[in-house]
Amino acid sequence: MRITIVTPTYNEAENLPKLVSALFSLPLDLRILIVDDNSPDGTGRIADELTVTYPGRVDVLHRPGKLGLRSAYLNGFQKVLESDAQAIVQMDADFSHDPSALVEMKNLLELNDVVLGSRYVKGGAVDERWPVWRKSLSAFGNYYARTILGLPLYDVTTGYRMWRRGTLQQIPFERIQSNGYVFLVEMAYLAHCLEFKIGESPIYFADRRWGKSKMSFKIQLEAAFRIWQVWWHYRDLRKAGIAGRL
Ligand SMILES: Nc1nc2c(ncn2[C@@H]2O[C@H](COP(=O)(O)OP(=O)(O)O)[C@@H](O)[C@H]2O)c(=O)[nH]1
Ligand SMILES: [Mg+2]
Repeated sequence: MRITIVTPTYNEAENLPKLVSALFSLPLDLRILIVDDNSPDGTGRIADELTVTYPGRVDVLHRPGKLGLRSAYLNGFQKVLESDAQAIVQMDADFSHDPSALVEMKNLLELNDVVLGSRYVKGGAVDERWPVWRKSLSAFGNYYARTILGLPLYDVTTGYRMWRRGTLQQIPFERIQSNGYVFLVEMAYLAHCLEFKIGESPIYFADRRWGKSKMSFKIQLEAAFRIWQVWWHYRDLRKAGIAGRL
């Protein structure tokens, strides 16, 4: 199965070369698309160098500035869908997402339309160094979103996902409104409303190796409100209750 990883980068100069080499050491048929937002630390230049080191296997999408995760993924998906990729992966570039988990995710994708790398299924976990407040916030955020939206999933905010090409092609991107974590919830919700089969593969979510996380209480609070916006935005899909009526 030809798999393309889409990884958005903003100041990941330390992580990116290590990530790319870790990915290419896996027993998988992989390509990588880096979506860089003109990172001040020069990640974009490093990404260009990687295209020379791994000709034909690494591609870069340069954007003029920090435009956010949603549009980074949407631009990336558009580009990948022009290629012959059979599966598309969403993955952070900071080593929070362990590359080796891809092998199991790929196996599970044989039985599903999309596979989520899940911290909250049996065998999954978050970094044990996380303070209690961050663990609780993440667990509660998930519980909150899946309860309001009625999502039969354990980890709805995970950013580590593998999509079948055909699944991603049917997601109506033009309807997606939210950014950040809620963008991830919104995509999962769309997949659920469209009645795709969603699998969850256990992952260990490590804290980023280099650089700083921007997770904060304020971000979570805003996200909590935006979940309701998602709920309202797709009321037509809930009413229709069946796939394909977009
Ligand atoms: N291209 C792009 N990448 C971003 C942007 N914001 C975050 N990222 C990348 O998205 C991934 C997840 O972001 P991160 O800062 O690790 O989020 P956190 O772990 O939740 O604090 C990382 O690979 C970041 O480099 C952005 O605005 N544009
Ligand atoms: Mg991170």
